[in-house]
Amino acid sequence: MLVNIVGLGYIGLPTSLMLAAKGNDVIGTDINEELVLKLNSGLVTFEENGLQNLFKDAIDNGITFSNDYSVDADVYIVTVPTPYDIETKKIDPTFLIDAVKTILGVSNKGAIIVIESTVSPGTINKYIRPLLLDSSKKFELVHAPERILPGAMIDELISNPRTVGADDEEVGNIIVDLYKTFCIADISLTTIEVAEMSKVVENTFRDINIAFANELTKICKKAQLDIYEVIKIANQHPRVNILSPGPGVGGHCISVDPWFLVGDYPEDANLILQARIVNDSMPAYVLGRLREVMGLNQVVDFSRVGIYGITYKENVDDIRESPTMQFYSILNSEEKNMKFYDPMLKRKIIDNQMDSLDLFLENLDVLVVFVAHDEIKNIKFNENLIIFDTKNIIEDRVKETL
Ligand code: SAJ
Repeated sequence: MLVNIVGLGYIGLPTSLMLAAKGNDVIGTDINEELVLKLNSGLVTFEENGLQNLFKDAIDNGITFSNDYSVDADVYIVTVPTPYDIETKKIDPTFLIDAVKTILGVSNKGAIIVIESTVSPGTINKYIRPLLLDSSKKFELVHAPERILPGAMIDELISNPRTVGADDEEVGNIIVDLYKTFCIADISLTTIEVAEMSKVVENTFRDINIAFANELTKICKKAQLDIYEVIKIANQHPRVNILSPGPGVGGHCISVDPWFLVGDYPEDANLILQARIVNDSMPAYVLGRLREVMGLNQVVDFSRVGIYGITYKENVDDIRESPTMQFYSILNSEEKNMKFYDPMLKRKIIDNQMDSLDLFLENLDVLVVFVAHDEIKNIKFNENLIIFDTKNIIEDRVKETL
């Protein structure tokens, strides 16, 4: 069975490599010529544990990469971006519609089209199903959203339970069997509509729970209580699992998917909206706390303040919706004199970004930890350095927290 993965980004690339490494016949397609060139020259396009080895196995098993779609694939797996419109908070299905239209145009025999991209509930019926009506060839639709966690993608591709939403059980089982070539966990077969809603609900659940931790941190600061001690004790209850407060919620998923529900169900998604507001308030809260810390220690020169971490979370190189970028967007010109550094970024993203840790740490009075990259656990900081640790990752020293 020939599989054509359309969209070789953070989800499409690992998925295509895993399918090929497990013996499937795979073509990886992306419109980005530079990206396809890089893959064909043997280079992976982003940092992820185990990706390089998986890439080698996939190449050994004959995966090919192209800017063109396959004309005779039996299964197309679509993993293109599905952003939301900032104004309306509704999904922008443009990339998805273009990909499916191209498949309908090039496929010479009909196929199963699996949409892995996360979509707002109802998107497939509203935008995709009508496209198939005009086709003379037999196409089947499946929605199979992924759950892999950036930073642990390869392991989770294998070990996470999956969802396959299909109209027809026989078609659904073909796709279940395809995923079973690498997934060892349960694969639930359901309808397309349930698969759409459950995926968005999973990420919304996490966003609300992170917001609860963030709101608690503001309350405990006013109550002069250690939020981490409060969470540790509360989580000893067998049915309580409070997540960790942080400088904000980033990434292309948790900070995006809840907006689909707010945009489509504005009268009902009240708790969901408030959670988004709380999480999006954290970068400004951090700036306020930073000014407090500087005031307490008579630090006035922002050029002697360093922000560690620009990516949206630890051990990834993805900056999409990152809390640091949200923080950077609200700084005034004086505050922009702060230094920034991220060990995972090989490219310059913001003006005052240092390209070495030593240069970053030089002449610092205050260090603000925004991202808990593994690297930071092994850094020996100058004992006079004031540390404001928004991720509570630095141990065994006096420090400021959220
Ligand atoms: N964060 C906190 N506190 C926490 C946990 C996370 O502040 O206790 C922050 C992180 O620092 C980051 C953001 O939230 O800025 C999101 O990080 P994450 O690790 O919670 O989630 P993602 O976006 O990397 O991956 C999520 C996962 N979904 C769930 O955990 C329900 C992953 O399984 C999904 O596949 C992915 O979204 C996706 O692609 O939808």
